[in-house]
Amino acid sequence: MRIRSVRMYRLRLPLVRPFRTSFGTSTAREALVLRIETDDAIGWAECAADPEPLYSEEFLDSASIVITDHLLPRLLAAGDTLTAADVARTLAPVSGHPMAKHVLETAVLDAELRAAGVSFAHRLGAVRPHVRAGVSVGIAESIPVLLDEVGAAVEQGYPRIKLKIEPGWDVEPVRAVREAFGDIDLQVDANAAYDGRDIEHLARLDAFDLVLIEQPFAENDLLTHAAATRRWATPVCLDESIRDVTTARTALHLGACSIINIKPARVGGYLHAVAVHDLAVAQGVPVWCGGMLETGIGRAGNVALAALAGFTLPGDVSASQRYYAEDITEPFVLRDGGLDVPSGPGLGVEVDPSVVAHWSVETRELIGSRR
Ligand code: SMG
Ligand code: MG
Repeated sequence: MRIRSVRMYRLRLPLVRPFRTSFGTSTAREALVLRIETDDAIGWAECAADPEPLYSEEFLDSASIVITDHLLPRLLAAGDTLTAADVARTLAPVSGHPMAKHVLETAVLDAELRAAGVSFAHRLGAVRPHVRAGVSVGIAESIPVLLDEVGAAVEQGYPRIKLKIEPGWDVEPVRAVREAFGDIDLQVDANAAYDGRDIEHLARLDAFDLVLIEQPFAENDLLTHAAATRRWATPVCLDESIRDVTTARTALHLGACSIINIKPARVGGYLHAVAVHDLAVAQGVPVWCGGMLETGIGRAGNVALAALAGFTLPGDVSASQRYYAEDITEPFVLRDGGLDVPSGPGLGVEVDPSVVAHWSVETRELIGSRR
């Protein structure tokens, strides 16, 4: 395909409620959104990186530089025969930066699929039209506030609740939620806030019959995860540690996890995400789709991915109104404890240019001219 223009927006979208994790509190989501125009269609994608390198080493400004100076020139040099399936190989000489690579591959894939009239779900291999949705509940200022938030999500019909934990906010909030809400599907995510000295302390979570504990230790500390997997009854799930098929294979080989959270952005794009899914399915390992508080653009792709056969656990794919009063696409709405998988061409959602313009703090033409 011939890329005619590439425009990058930096958005600042207020969140409906602050989201606190072990590495900080967000009151707004800042995101890069890419719009590429080819001869045949327009493709959209968003970058999952945050303003600061806290979840991983990538951040908005690093992604912006890498896309502009290192990735886009390689895509353009590949010429007009480039397809989405070629993007990863074309960008492979650039080391790392999966979130920056993800945004380019997704925009190319969206344009290609819109031009061909094929949905993301169909292209990725989805097997269901509806996916179960979970919520991720941030660290609260008190247990009563936490119980209110969890209660509201349960009331809305979410079939699974994930609680963020950190040292000092783990066993007691989990106990309180379990006692208040009984037999709900409950899991926790530590975003790497613990280390090997905490294995015995976190073994206390075994009393609460959790679905899983997500990323208790540092991203590169697979051996401590493996030790915890042997010690705990609660299954260990990896998020930050799984960068690609190779790290997934290594983690499974070492027994560092028994469940994988797949985030397309973290593994460098949807096509890599499918490859991690396929590896997990081949080894009988359950997977679920993670979230990075995406707008409707990223959410559409994530919901399509979550519809693949191996995604047997509900993902962090909540309804749009949990994050945004006004999204940049039509909102995803909770129905029967889940979300409908878009079936239209490409991502299957329409971006509203006036909403994008409203929340943009910067717009740059990377190639081509404003049309
Ligand atoms: O999109 O619902 C969502 C957020 C899910 O908790 C979530 N994501 O580690 O899994 C995770 C976090 C990363 C984002 S924190 C800024
Ligand atoms: Mg996580």
